[in-house]
Amino acid sequence: MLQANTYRFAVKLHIFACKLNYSLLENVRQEDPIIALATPPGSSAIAVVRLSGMGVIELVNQVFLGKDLTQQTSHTIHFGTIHDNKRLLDEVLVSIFRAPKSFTQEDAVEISCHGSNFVVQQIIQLLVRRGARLAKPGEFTMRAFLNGRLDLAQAEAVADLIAADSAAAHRAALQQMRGGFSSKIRQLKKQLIHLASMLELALDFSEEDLDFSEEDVDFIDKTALKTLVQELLIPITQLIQSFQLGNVIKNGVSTVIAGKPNAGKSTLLNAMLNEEKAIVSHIPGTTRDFIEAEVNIEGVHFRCIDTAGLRDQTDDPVEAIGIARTKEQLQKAAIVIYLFDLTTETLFSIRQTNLRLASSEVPCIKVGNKMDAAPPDLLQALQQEDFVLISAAQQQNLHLLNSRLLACVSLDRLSKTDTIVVNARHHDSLNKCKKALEDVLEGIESNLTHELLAQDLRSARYYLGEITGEVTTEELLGNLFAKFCIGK
Ligand SMILES: Nc1nc2c(ncn2[C@@H]2O[C@H](COP(=O)(O)OP(=O)(O)OP(=O)(O)O)[C@@H](O)[C@H]2O)c(=O)[nH]1
Ligand SMILES: [Mg+2]
Repeated sequence: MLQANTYRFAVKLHIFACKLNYSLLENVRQEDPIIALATPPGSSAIAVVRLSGMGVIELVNQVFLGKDLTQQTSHTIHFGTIHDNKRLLDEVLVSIFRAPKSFTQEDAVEISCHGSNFVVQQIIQLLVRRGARLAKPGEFTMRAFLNGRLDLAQAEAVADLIAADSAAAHRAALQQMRGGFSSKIRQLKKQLIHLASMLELALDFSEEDLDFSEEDVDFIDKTALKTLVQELLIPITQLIQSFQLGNVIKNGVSTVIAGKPNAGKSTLLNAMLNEEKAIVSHIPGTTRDFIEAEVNIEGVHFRCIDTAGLRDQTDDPVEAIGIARTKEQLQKAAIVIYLFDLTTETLFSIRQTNLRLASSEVPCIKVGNKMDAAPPDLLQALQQEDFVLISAAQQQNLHLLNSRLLACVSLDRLSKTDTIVVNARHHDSLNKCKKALEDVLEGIESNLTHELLAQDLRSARYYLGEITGEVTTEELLGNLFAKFCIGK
């Protein structure tokens, strides 16, 4: 009884703390004024200097000539000049955003000036002398998060969106920023709360009706509870699995081009890139170190790595190091393109190598190169098998290789509505949540007390809360936003 009361008190305390935390988030905070260049440094037609925080409209108004900015409504743009005392600095457009209708939910101003480093620095220094502070990396987005404009997952997506340079990465980041992923997490949390309330109910029962057999209560709950936990584990596992694809979208697919010396690996890399990046020569052992280049195929990034040709024996110590590096790269590869030189190999030698490749766990695309100069009977024999036949030098059949590469990352799994985990932190929290739910299942099996089961459920909720930022530590926030650029 005492244990149950203590537990209930702890739950109430927890709920109170959550509400307090929430109400703190609800009240938009107006922090000290910060300033940063929001566009890339260097010369450009236009640069945007961004300010946010308490009194920024008044601050800019002190140096702006044209209109009284303090009298203007939110979401308006004003033409005028910026002056340092009597010295004209630039002709500018000033955009006004009033709290809470801005990205940070604070008063915010954007100054569009001419994109000269000198002008930008003059304007920033002037406003710093008047009281603004230089923003830290990610500080604008951090304020948006602290004021409840975005949750943590959405804030992280802002950074991903800025970094996105492929269609798939862009789509995943945009979906996350607009809250698709967060709403999925909230939905899962709701289910967890339902589960917790079932447990609470069971606790009430066993306390109020002392004649009521503890076993009966357990029995009623057990089956229903188990089903609910199992149902919840399905979407969580799906999300965890989607990370493999998410990682590919975000970081590119590590694709190693391997094969014997002179097979045409460097020629293939150059053909895929449409650029003479790697040295090509008829001398076997030309490539010594690996060469990495990004190839974009239908919006998916492949990090293609041209390697030193593999041979069993070499007297050249530098080549030997190159071969060791090739083997290292092969260990880390997500896909291997193995190239055969059809002008020197026989069907027998190809099949022998093929046997060795078959034991590899990494998907391997077998490619016969130099089809333009290959014996016709060899081509015919390989056509019957699982080979892609190309000519790297003449850029023949490269589209077939591209389709195979795309099939390896099964991009068809990436539908527009799918939620994909792209962030390693989210992946980690989901894994911890899954483990906690598996502990609940185990606990039900081994007749663990409701209190202990409730504790595992609370852990599961905690880990989901980590993703959206309902539970955070200062250290986590500091690390996370430090990765942003200044001005974001
Ligand atoms: N006929 C023909 N020759 C090719 C083709 N692809 C490459 N070659 C030639 O094969 C030779 C070797 O090409 P590389 O691309 O340097 O071969 P590699 O596999 O990178 O060789 P290493 O770096 O030494 O391991 C060069 O003379 C290329 O011109 C092709 O499709 N057809
Ligand atoms: Mg080479």
